[in-house]
Amino acid sequence: MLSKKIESALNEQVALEHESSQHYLAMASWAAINGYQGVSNFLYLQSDEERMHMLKLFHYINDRGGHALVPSGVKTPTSFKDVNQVFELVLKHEVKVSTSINLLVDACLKEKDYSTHNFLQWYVAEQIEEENTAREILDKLKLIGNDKGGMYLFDRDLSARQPGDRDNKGK
Ligand code: OFO
Repeated sequence: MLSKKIESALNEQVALEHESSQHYLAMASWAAINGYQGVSNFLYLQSDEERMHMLKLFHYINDRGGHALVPSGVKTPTSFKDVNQVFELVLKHEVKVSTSINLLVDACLKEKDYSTHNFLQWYVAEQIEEENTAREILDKLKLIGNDKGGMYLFDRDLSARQPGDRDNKGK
């Protein structure tokens, strides 16, 4: 049985994963209408993944006797300066999510909720990967600079990502 404190912290994390999903959906849409089909593909899939992260928490809360709450609407930006800005925002957001997961893990230890602590280890590992992916993409964009050919290849690489594909993130 979840304590009220952990239940509400998990519901806050549900809302944050939902926010991630909606933000990446907005970015995917912007990329699609600006000719970056690969970036768009990557972000649509990332948005789906975030929804999966949200649902995993959602089911856990209910399975442990809590009440998972549907997050309310998220206000998302509709336009971005360029692809660089998109991925800078992705990294910033992932760092925020990692901080939130770490605080949640800490709260579980204080509450002696070792089951939730164990459940959250998947998210701890996931956040390392998500931050790393965003940093690698930003490094590539730095190398590409204003080279249009490089940007074309970069976009083409990101179009290779498939649903559930954990190893193909434009590497
Ligand atoms: Fe859910 O990993 Fe990103 O936010």
